[in-house]
Amino acid sequence: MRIIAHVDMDAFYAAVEERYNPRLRDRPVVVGADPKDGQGRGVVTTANYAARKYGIKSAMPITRAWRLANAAQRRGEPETIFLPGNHRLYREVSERIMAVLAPSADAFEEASIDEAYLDLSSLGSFEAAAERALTLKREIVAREGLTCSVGIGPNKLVAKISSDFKKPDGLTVVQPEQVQAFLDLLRIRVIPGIGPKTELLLHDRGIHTVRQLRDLDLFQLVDWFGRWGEDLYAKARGLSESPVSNEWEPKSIGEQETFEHDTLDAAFVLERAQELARSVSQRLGRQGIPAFRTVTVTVRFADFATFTRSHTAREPLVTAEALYTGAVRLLLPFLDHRENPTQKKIRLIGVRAEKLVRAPAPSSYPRRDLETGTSGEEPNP
Ligand code: TTP
Ligand code: MG
Repeated sequence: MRIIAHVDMDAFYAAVEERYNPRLRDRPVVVGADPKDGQGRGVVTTANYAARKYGIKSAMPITRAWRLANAAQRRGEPETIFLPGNHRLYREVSERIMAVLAPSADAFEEASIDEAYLDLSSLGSFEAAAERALTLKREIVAREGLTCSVGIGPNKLVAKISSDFKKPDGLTVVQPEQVQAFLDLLRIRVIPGIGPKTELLLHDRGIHTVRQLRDLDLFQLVDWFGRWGEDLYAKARGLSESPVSNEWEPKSIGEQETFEHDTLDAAFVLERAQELARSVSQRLGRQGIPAFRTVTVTVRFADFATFTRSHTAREPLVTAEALYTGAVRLLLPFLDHRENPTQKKIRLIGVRAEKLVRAPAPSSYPRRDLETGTSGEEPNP
């Protein structure tokens, strides 16, 4: 029996913005093109749930979102904040989330910046998988202050559809015997691959629910859609064999720590940096990653203003000491006047190793000749 979970972050870009900017808490937030007082071009990338209440959605023209936001404000609702987006930050947060999820799964597939599939079959039951999902949800809240929605089902298709069933902060478990009843009630648009065109075509033929789609015979679907008709036939039945691909590798490994009290005590901050460097270095070791070339630090001040600084070495760095030394060089300016002229206190620091250098795959080592017992060149340690 396969047990697959699909994790999808809630209003991802907007939620990250809210997390890093307390000014945005509980406000409607739209990430996307500049609205330019209603003259802007381009579209909404995403909107948080407060903005969605105004009818603002992904892919909507930004001018339309602007009008909806203004209309809401005239009704006395909170003002909407429009932001251009910070992809580097979303990428970093995404990588940290993937690194929380991946070790829990038999196989792990990063499906997009904010979603992933986990094969949890070895847990043996849907109850155990649901428990694991709750643990992971709590872990992501604790580490990143972000919520996600999780769907669990007997394959990727059902897991994906069920993660979208209850949002935000949902957990939906669909056991194999419940698949058909669960899908039948849903609208056809929930099926991955059914976009506006297929939806319209099916609506024109009176097909609105998965139940109605399932009533069509295979020949009918193939007649209308060709090969895609066969896929639809299987999808309407919740059938999907595709494996969780398991090609994910961390692109960076890092740790961060929020201090009990905001501080500017240099000795304390550097001591914590040393501890973080040690812990990152241990994780690199456990993952079999012998070296890295880039050191990145994050500094968040008491007012939540957040900065990252990186340095890339010409030669690979191998030790916790090298990571620490690199981090100190990047952190010191935030402790003195160079990067901290008003001497703000620090709330959080992070230390991260990037541009990871991996050991070559064993097959690329010179081969040892087993027959004669003579050996070629030894692989580098
Ligand atoms: P989604 O998971 O589709 O949306 P979401 O996380 O914002 O909201 P939901 O709670 O419904 O899951 O996409 C994830 C992120 O990807 C989203 O925050 C912004 C980005 N994105 C694009 O850049 N272009 C797009 O067309 C869409 C749909 C999303
Ligand atoms: Mg999402």
